[in-house]
Amino acid sequence: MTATQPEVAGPLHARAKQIRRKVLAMASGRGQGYVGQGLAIADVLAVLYFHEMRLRPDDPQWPDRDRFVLSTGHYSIALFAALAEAGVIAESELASYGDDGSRLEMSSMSTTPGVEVTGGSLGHGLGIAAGIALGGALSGRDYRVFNLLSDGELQEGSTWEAAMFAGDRRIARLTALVDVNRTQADGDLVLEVEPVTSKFESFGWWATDADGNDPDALVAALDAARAVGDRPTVVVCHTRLGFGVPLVMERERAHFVRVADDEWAVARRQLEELA
Ligand SMILES: Cc1ncc(C[n+]2csc(CCOP(=O)(O)OP(=O)(O)O)c2C)c(N)n1
Ligand SMILES: [Mg+2]
Repeated sequence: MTATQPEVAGPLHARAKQIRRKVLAMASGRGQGYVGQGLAIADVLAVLYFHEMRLRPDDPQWPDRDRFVLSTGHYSIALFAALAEAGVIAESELASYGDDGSRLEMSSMSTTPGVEVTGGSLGHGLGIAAGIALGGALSGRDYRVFNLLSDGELQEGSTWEAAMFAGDRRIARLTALVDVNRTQADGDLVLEVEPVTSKFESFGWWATDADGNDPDALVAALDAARAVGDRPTVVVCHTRLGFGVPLVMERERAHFVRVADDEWAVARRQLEELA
């Protein structure tokens, strides 16, 4: 924890639950959304925003802030929830998620405070993040760059071009978090991606696996990554779509979830029962 992090920081499990509450509230307002991803990635975002990254919530463009690059634009529901939880955007704005003219589009835009890149076209985030990290090093700034990408994006050639580049240039300020949920749109992975860690290691990265729905495991993994110092690092986060809400977890097709009006109350109750 550094002085520049939000004073409101508290136990990470509680932060993750708050992010999940916001995700359900945002999606229930529309009746649908990327609820499964939002619930699944809440622990990763809680650990990033309330343990790992240096931020000034009241100054989102602070030049020395750590950068969070969201490759998977469709996960932006969770990013907005985390930004509201961190105090970067107002909680009241969350209700506009997905509306015409809203700053909170279903796929995030870099014009929104706290959002570094425009997402949606998969496979670009790692390359952009590597460039931002190299740029920081060349300009003498000491910020770090965190890129969240998906197992679907591991099937894009551009991801591996970026991995090769970052490994070759030993871009130590870059940390990737790969969400391996073993889902790719409405089905299983088309191509097997494992073993992910040894693939990155062969490109010159430090790599580890972690339970992406266990904040303590994620803290341990990111603490270890921070100590590496001489090459890019990757934490392979194994998550479950809809984590915390069985009604969503049990859906056979949970990539884009439509929930009936009367089911939202069930979802909210199930989340409150989560330890
Ligand atoms: C370049 C590109 N191709 C296709 C799509 C359409 N698309 C949106 S989400 C998605 C699924 C990709 O898998 P993953 O990122 O693992 O998402 P998950 O199903 O786990 O949420 C696809 C193919 C896209 N957004 N960008
Ligand atoms: Mg996936």
